Formats: sequence, structure tokens, C-alpha cells
Amino acid sequence: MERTYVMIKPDAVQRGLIGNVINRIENKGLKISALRMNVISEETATEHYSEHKERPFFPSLISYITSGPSVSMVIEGGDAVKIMRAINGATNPVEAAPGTIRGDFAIETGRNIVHASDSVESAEREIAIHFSEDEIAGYTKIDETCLYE
Ligand code: IDP
Ligand code: MG
Repeated sequence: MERTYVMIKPDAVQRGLIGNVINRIENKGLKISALRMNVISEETATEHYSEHKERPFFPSLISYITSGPSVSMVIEGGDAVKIMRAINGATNPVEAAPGTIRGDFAIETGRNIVHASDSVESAEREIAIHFSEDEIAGYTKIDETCLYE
């Protein structure tokens, strides 16, 4: 099964949206394999967003992501990477469809509630940044016989 890395960003924690985000992930049938709340360090945030290092918004992105507690998760399931990106919606909430997390709860790109890895390769890289393998639970959920053909 495919794994992806998901973050509930500090703005969503402050706005009391943790449960709402997790609900959508669970309702879809995806499985939570690891979960932690912590304040991400500047070093970890810089590594996580290294692809954006040269972008003008990078300093404000790092201060946003490290501004308070966030929730980090490893999410597992069939096509988990693509499905999580669809659940989150477009990066810019103005373009995010209603029914997506960003479409329903956010207004600006710089405060867009959630992160999810954009490819299987990014997912493996990001999971390794935020979790050690022994923090990730490998388990079968009983609903898998209903979710998968
Ligand atoms: P993604 O989160 O949908 O993968 P990316 O383009 O990888 O989108 O950007 C990473 C994050 O950087 C975004 O989720 C958002 O928080 C922030 N970001 C991207 N572009 C801008 C911008 O133009 N202004 C402010 N923040 C931005
Ligand atoms: Mg991205």
C-alpha cells in the first residue's frame, strides 16, 4: 500500500480544525499509520521545503510552519498520494474546489491549512524527515476487506 506524509499546519491547529481534517481522511478510507503533534524546528522546516529555498515566500513559509504546533501524519492506502492531494485541494484556496479542505476552510495560499506530499518519491523523502520507521505502525484495519476489491 502507498504511503504519504500529511501535515495539519499551525493555522489549522489554532483554528480547531484538527478533528475536521482527520475526519475527512478517515471517512475516505485512508489509514493513519503515524501521528504526532509538535512544533517543527526551523532546520526540519527548511529541509522539508528545500525545493522552495529560492522562492520569495520561503522566509515567511518557514516562520508560518514553525509558528506553533502542527500535526504530522503518515497516511496509508491505495493511491494515498493522489487521493490526499485531492482531499486537500488546490494550493491556492481561491482555486480550491468546495468540498476540499482548502476550498472549505482557507482563504490565502500562505495560510492553507494542510500539506500532503506531491509524489511517491516526495512522500518517502518527507516521511523520513519527520518520522523514524519504528514510529510508523504497520497494521491491517478490518475495513480493508470492504475498501479494496
Ligand atoms: P503544495 O502545498 O500544494 O504542495 P507548493 O507549491 O509546494 O504547494 O507550496 C508549498 C507551500 O508554500 C504552500 O502550501 C503554501 O503554504 C506556501 N506557498 C506557496 N506559494 C506561496 C505564495 O505564493 N505565497 C505564500 N505562500 C506560498
Ligand atoms: Mg508542495
